[in-house]
Amino acid sequence: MQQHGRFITLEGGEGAGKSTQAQRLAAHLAQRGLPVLLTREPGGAPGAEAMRRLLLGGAGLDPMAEALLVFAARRDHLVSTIRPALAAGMWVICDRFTDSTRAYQGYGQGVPAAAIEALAGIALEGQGPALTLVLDLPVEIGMARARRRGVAADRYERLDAAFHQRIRDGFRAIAAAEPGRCAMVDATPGVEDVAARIAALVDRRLP
Ligand code: T5A
Repeated sequence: MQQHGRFITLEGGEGAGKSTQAQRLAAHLAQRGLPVLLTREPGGAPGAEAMRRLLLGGAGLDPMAEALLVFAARRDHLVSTIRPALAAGMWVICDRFTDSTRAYQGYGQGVPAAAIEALAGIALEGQGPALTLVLDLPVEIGMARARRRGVAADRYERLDAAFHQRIRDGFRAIAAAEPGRCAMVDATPGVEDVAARIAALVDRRLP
């Protein structure tokens, strides 16, 4: 598949600072003179945003149904938004992607890894991020930050600390298994510090 741009994803648990850092990274890359598209999951395209409302709206889907729906949304996002942007030479920064399914539906809710990888194969046809930044911080700090953000908790944020610890452990395992694609970022320092570390890391890995 022809691809001229670069695809970067940010991952991590609730309140890790992904949205904040995705915006900071977009600004940094724009300063480098690069064309940037900032997007998010679930969502990032009209159909996928409709599926996001179903996913986060507490419809009470079972974990496998959730995984199927998240990949339907991801497929729409890929085809409608990500691929065209990459083909046009843009640097795509995406707030969450397939690693969130591995962590939340897989490590968090017990969907078998083989099923998730099979769905990823069908939906993505081998396309994925060149670089994934995994923002890591203790669960209690992330949850406190998410609460301070001041919007109503979504259904995942309402789940207990043990669930969120499985998510954190899951992201760490994913990053350890794919060091060529993933980079762990300590998300406990302040916004400026984390942004500077991410900018340096991206400049080094994707000059
Ligand atoms: N999901 C998603 C799945 O289950 N499977 C999937 O495949 C996918 C793609 C998405 C939910 O969907 C689930 C996972 C999620 O539960 P969402 O509304 O998009 O939900 O929420 P999150 O992605 O979880 O986003 P959050 O807002 O919770 O976290 P962020 O984006 O990591 O954090 P951010 O940047 O919004 O910051 C949170 C607060 O902390 C402050 C910010 O100002 C903000 O108030 N903050 C900091 N404070 C101190 N120091 C720092 N370094 C800070 N960085 C940010």
